[in-house]
Amino acid sequence: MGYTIAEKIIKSHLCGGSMKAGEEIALRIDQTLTQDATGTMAYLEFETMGIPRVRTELSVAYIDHNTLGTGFENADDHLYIASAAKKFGVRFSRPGNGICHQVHLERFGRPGATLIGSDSHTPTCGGIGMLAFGAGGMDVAVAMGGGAYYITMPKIYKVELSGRLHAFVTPKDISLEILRILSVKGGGGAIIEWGGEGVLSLSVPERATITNMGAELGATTSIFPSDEQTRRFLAAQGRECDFVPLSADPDAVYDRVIKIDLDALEPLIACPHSPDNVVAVKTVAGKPISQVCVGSCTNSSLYDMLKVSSLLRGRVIAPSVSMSVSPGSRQVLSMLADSGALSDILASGARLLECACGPCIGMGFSPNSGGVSLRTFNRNFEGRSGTKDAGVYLVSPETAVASALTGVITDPRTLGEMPEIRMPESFAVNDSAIIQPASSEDAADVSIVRGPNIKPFPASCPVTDALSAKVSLKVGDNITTDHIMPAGSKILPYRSNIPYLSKFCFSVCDESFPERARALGESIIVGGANYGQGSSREHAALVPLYLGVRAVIAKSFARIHAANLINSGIIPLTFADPNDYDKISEGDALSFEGLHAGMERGSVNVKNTTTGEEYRLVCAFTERQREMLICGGLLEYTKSHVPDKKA
Ligand code: MIC
Ligand code: SF4
Repeated sequence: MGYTIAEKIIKSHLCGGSMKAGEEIALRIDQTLTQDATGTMAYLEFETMGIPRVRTELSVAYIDHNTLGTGFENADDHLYIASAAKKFGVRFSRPGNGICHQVHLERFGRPGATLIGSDSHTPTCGGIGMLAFGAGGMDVAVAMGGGAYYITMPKIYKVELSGRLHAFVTPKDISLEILRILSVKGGGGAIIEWGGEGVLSLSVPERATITNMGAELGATTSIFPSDEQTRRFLAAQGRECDFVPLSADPDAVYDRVIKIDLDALEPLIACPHSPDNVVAVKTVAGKPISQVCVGSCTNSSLYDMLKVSSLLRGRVIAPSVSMSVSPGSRQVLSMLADSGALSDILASGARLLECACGPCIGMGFSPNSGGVSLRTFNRNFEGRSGTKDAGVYLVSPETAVASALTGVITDPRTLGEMPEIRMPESFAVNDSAIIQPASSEDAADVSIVRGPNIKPFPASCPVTDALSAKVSLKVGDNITTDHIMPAGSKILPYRSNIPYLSKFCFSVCDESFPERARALGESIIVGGANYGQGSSREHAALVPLYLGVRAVIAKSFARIHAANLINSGIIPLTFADPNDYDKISEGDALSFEGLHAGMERGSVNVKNTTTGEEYRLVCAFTERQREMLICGGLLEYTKSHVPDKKA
């Protein structure tokens, strides 16, 4: 039996476990990336491990999320990360150099290699044939130290593309179509492998739009073959030497095959407040809009930007619309400027923003109250834009421009002919904004700069054998990490200050939660299905930990968040019978006994001492996870397992 692409990379990086779906496997990690909103924690954690230098082939620290600098906090974080990077052997991508995923794709990603990043959209590099995972900062810290990355061996789904996209129908519409088919839960426990003759016509940045939004499916990761398109992209980046071909064996076996006919696809749009709330653009056409944002790690490549500029050329956006354009990288921006395409964007009335995440994570450009914002981004969760009652829609760059011009949601096919986009033979390579680390000889002389915003992370709390605590919060299905620990311009600068962040925990759902949790001392959260979907931010575990949350009981968990809970020493438990969810209310007192033995058995009973009922909960952890929970999380566990701390 042959291998799929993902299986081939897993096989060549396997350092523990066997490749049977559902079993825990350990992978050797070639590259890591961090961004600044999660990076401070990751380097604090790396420091705690006491390893002097990273042991990966390549590690890069990007600054792209917190670039507003409204106070000293961002600047302090940047200095901390820059100094830690210099000391520990990590390359430092300066603010303004671009969004981590776009820059990593351009400059570092290579087919056949493994990458983990402290950002859920790290699978973007699957577009270049890399096996790339989003992970919590602690997992990234461990990988930087040479430790393995543990995942459950996923099922492998194949999405087979046939035909060719029509003008004004784009890879973003392919992403929205697969979200329509599978939903935000549908990729859970699976790697999505893209194949079929339809992939041949997609360039690497177009493929990266699709692997990027695999995160919204809850997939472990997504990957494309490495072929002529990959070779061409790498050659244009001056990196043809990184090319290796990669394809699935003809007799590879997939757990599920989904077919999409590109010829039949039309422009799609995800309506508020979920990326899988997808309909055809034409069905909501005519709805007035107030804002359009183009950019984010999903749609900010040179090709996307050239399409936007050529559609805007000679036209002016509607007076009722405020439009922003954020190129994904300095390379993209400088090529737009040199080619004159930037002038067409500016002449249309659009505003140019920095090469950074910006509005995608609510760092500026929040919509007006009750406003309608069309974004080429990947997430439209409630409140994420910074305006709680705004309606955010996710669209392709083409639909974004068509709507910006008319002031109402518009099917881009009404724009007439799609102008021909000529991509240059080679990209303008200039890595001067990527600072090299100190040599290992000089590293000892580098001091780490620690400003007052950088607070220690919360003390770990081992899972005890008996636990009695009240339910401090009960929430529904698909709770996102943006609900648990919101971001945005007012909060994001405090990512290295857990006590301050704790004031905003769950503020989107229930502003009284932090006070209630604190008053209870220890407590338990009850959630629905797909609890913790979205971001990789470990703050969504560390902040509840700080507020005394000791367990989360849910119908199911999103992969990265479940790992972050375990890494932080909070026990994630799943209802054996999902109907029991309805029987627990906020304020109920729950009592566990024999948790340790239950964790070995794989299930434990919890008594609801308020109602007198008892429910069975699943806690099917591996031995490693059990040990981690019992010693209070990954850092404590790693400290006791790293044999050699010398570089
Ligand atoms: C996001 O898109 O939600 C973020 C902000 O990039 C997060 C990381 C974070 O919260 O810092 C992610 O996707 O992991
Ligand atoms: Fe940045 Fe948005 Fe991409 Fe997250 S999804 S990395 S906030 S651009």
